[in-house]
Amino acid sequence: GTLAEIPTSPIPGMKPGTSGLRKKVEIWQGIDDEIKEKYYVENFIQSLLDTAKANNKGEIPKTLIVAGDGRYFNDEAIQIICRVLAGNGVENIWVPRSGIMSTPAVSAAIRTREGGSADGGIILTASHNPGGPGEDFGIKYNENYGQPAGEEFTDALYERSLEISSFKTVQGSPDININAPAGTTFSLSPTSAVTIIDPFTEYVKVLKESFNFDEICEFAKHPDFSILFDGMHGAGGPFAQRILIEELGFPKSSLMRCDPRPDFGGCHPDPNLTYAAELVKKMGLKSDGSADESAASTAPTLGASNDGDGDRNLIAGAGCFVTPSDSLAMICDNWKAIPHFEKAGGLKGVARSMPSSAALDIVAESLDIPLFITPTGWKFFGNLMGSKEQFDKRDYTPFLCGEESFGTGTDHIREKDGLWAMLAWISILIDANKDTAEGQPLIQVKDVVMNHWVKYGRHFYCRYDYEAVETDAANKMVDLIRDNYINGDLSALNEDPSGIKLVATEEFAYTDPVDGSVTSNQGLILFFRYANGDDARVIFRLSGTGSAGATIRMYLEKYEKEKERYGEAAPSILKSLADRAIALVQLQELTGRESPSVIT
Ligand code: VG1
Ligand code: CO
Repeated sequence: GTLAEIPTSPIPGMKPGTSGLRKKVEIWQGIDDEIKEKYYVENFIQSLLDTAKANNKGEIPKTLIVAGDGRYFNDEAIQIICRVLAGNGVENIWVPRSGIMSTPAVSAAIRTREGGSADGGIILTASHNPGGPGEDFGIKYNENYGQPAGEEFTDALYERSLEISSFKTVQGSPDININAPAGTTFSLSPTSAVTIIDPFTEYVKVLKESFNFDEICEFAKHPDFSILFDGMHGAGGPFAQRILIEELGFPKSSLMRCDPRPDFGGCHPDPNLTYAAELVKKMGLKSDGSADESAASTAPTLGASNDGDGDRNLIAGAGCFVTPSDSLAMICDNWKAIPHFEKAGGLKGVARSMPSSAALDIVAESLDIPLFITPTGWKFFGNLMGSKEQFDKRDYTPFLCGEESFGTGTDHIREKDGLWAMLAWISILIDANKDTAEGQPLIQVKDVVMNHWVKYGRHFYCRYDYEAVETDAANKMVDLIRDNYINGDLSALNEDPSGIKLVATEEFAYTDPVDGSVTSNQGLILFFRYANGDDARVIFRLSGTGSAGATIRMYLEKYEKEKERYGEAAPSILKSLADRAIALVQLQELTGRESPSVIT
């Protein structure tokens, strides 16, 4: 093809949120009425490249990966992006065969691909948001250690997008064949070529280094042990096929919905109790996470589900839903079961996002491991994991981190990793059963969970999501919380018949211990005390991953030390706390919403 520079004009609203830029696919396609602008993808990618170049002493990145989660518009976007990269002189462009790669696999490939690592990766995903016409598409950028670009980068990208006047591309070159065998090269210009790569190689390699595949292969043969993995028709499916079936020898019946589809089969690819309903049922669970005893007796030993781009995980045992915050704490407590941690003699750092429960904190304290509490989003963990290699500071690896939103990960890559979490739980079960005699019943997920609560207490936890709330109404509610409670006088509050008293508040801000950057307005925290002296916490936050309107998230948490109550369902334990908080912030009056869209 020939190099070309095409005039364009800035398009407002290209500000990436918690994880990349997400918009309705029609906007990316340039066919949305309001946009009436043909170059949405081109503008965004040119702004991204200009930012990367400015960060790299004026040099354009030499090698970039372009891959997506397979959602509607994936393949067209890959073609457009490859041309813009070539137009800008990116020498090597790596595209996975089929165009599909999970987010953790991209992170692994950026870091360690044979023949040299990449300078970054452009990932085409709106993660857990639905795909297809009328639904979402998104793009995010990961930098040279495989970590999501930080806020400084995304802010600069946004500024650039408001000034852009032209983009570079190549014209007259035929589309690349993304289904060509790995190793095939397409020349787009005299200085740029696309190479088709195998999507699995590096990811399989890092997982093999993290876990004991031989041991898992053996355990997979145990007659009483079975797994079920729900790929939700996202990018994780082919990776589950490769790792669980081909590498580890589990039977094919261990997979469901593992063929990627552009519309995720019409489902909402978010692995939680609501959207992973089929898996939840097969695991012997009701939609509130409590056990359905009759179904639980025939359920698989371990179940897991991914989101659209394969970085989230839902973990369940037969009749036992493990909340993501609990899962994180339990993996931490069982670090010896995971070779990646064991080989290094233990964890050197752990972290959770602020709205995640404090279950991890108690374990970290008892194991004497440094704990970090970060704002929502994986980019903040990236700095902590990379502190030694990137910033010449203290090394916190091996590192374990996670979020209440079904994200768990370590420093084997720089993203959360759905399959990693499943292999971690398989490893925990293997370890828990190392002394189980042949013919004896296996120790189950629910036993591991109960033992943990008995040891540390239980953090009852729930999240209410109010989706598609009118933006003005959501902002009014946030203002009210700030005015009345964060800055207001709590002693003036009326007594409430519930006896649940608001005793303190805080608006969360974070100073990054590695680079010193400050991130403010990361969640409104309300601390409560019950009449019996029990403490609880409710947090309000607006989502940064939606594509229209606002999503209000309300995070509820209550610590319980009474063993008799450990078996109860979280939503019912937390109901009165939720009601109290909803009334205080006038959620119903301001948004008109009587109930949340989803409770997880
Ligand atoms: C949500 C989650 C957050 C997660 C982010 C990206 O963000 O709450 O914990 O890191 O999604 O995950 P928000 O701003 O909507 O609350 V993914 O798997 O969607 O890239
Ligand atoms: Co995701």
